[in-house]
Amino acid sequence: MRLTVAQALVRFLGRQQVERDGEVTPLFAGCLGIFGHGNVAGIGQALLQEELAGDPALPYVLARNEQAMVHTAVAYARARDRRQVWACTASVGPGSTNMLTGAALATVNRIPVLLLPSGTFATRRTGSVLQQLESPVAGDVTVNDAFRPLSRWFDRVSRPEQLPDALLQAMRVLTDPAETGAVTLALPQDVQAEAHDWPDELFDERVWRIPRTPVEPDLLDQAAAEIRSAARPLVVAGGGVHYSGAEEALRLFAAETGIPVAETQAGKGSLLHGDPQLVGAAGSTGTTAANALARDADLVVGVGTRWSDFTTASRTAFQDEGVRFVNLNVTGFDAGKHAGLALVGDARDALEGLRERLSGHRVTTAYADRVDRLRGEWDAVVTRAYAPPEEVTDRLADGMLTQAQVLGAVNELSDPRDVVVCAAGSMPGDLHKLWRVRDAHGYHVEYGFSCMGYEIPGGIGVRWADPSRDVFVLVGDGSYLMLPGELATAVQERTKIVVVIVQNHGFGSIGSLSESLGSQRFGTRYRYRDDAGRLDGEPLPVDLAANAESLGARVLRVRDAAGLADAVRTAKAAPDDGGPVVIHVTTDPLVPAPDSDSWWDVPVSQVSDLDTTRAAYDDYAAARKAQRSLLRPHPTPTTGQGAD
Ligand SMILES: Cc1ncc(C[n+]2csc(CCOP(=O)(O)OP(=O)(O)O)c2C)c(N)n1
Ligand SMILES: [Mg+2]
Repeated sequence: MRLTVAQALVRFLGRQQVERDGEVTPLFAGCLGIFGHGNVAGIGQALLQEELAGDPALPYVLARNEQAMVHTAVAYARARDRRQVWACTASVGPGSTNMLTGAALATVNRIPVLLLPSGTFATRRTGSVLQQLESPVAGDVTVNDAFRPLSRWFDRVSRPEQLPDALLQAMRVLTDPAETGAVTLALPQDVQAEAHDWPDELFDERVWRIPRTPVEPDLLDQAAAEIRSAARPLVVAGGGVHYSGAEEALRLFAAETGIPVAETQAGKGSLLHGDPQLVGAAGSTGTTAANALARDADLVVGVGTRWSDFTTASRTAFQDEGVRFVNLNVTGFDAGKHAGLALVGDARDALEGLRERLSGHRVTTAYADRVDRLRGEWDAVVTRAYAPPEEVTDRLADGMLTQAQVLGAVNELSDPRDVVVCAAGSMPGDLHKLWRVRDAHGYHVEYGFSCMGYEIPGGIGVRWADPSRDVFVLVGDGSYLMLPGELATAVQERTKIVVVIVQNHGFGSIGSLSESLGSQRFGTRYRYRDDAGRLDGEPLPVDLAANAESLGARVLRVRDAAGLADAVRTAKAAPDDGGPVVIHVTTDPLVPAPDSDSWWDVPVSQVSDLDTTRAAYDDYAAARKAQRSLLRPHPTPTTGQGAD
């Protein structure tokens, strides 16, 4: 079959299917893109041809910014539990480098996305092309080489003959839970348009199976034995619980054994609010309940977590001298962390295997009572934060709310199946602590890369993944200013997302971090430069509500708590195909969410001219003393040890 490389690529992608648990669905949802001279006549022509033929297998969506379109793709894939992905096409040079941040975000979060950066001529027949990077020391370097360290599979198709192998490898990585992340096929502009005679079978339908790799039975025996002999066990649930569909298996495991479950950002929603075993967020943005149990735990069972510093409170969360880790994970890389007993395999099946082996086992009544009490205490804290007493609200400037009030109103007035989306700033931490999740897919906070600007494009992807849910995007003013442009994409596609812009005139998060580290909120406020030459003047006359309105969004301006409730109700009632609704609310950055006495390692200058920094350094040095190495090995298993 004679087709260009781009036509062959588009045809191939449209024929890939994925299978999980017997269900077969298309692997690709579509192709997001922005055209330039690198792709307009290559991939662009191939997509046009498909669209004109009717019912394209790879529908095309025009985005506004290449970084943003990768966020949309990643959010979609995550919301679909990594079972369906997007391709993203960009032009040469800046179009492609704009996707780098999206590539890193995908790989860090272990979410599949197919990136198709365009490259300058493989033949080099024109000499240096517009937007080409020229290296004085290497003839074959292009900006696309920057994708290599960010991709789980990278290839450059410099000859048509290379395409089939590159495609098979790309599909393998996209559908492998242990390997997945950004997959990059760099496509030089001339090669995209070049015709070639392809073998017909390249375009046969292919079904890629997402495996459920079994954990070795002996290792499950050993893990069960360690859990039985633990006095104070704790489960930490990560994103892998969702990707494996292990929520029900985890719920039963925890209910039967009485073991409490704490959650990472990606793992939040593994158990639902009200579950008697759920003790909430783990780590630096954790609950008092989860952190108290972590401090004393003698055995920590990590399920689908990669143990980031936020989860371990920079290795201060676990203080028991003898604490050991059992890590259930699809990747050996994560399973081996903290010298854990590495259970490499699928979370759902392994949890069921552990449950069987632990039949009849329960934590002590004293431990169960402690879990129950701690859980209740934190729940009361959340209730108070959602509805702050007058002594707090009276202190706020006119028209301002506390951030926790905003989260509370959205939580209580949204439907249980609606999804909250967030990524950077002070809200992810507050959401982690305070958001009451009522549906396993109801919480979508990107905190692997915590990338400002993910929120709006991410919200669009979440909505497309399941249009039966309303999507509430919570975005700070700083993050909003990074990538507001996809609101126009949402208008174009009539995508209903509800964007709550939380205006606090700068970086509330980094501002308070700065203050706590002795750096006096330096450079974190959006202010005029004052007479002393510092950014401490009056707030800027920036009107983000008007900005959103100018992009075509419907905007609701909130002035008080009652107005916020009205706005959320109005947004809920807005038509499903009416495009984005923006709620603009002003909050006081100086009212923090309730504390849980946890810590995060951010190094403070060891020497300084500033009293504030010297004082912060003393605190820092003292806090570091709580860091633990978490290297304790496991006893060597004896074979045939059995469940006891
Ligand atoms: C792309 C990117 N740049 C920088 C940062 C570091 N950073 C984390 S939070 C933050 C400020 C966010 O401001 P805003 O969205 O207004 O939220 P707030 O802190 O006020 O809640 C910054 C600069 C980041 N996470 N992502
Ligand atoms: Mg802000």
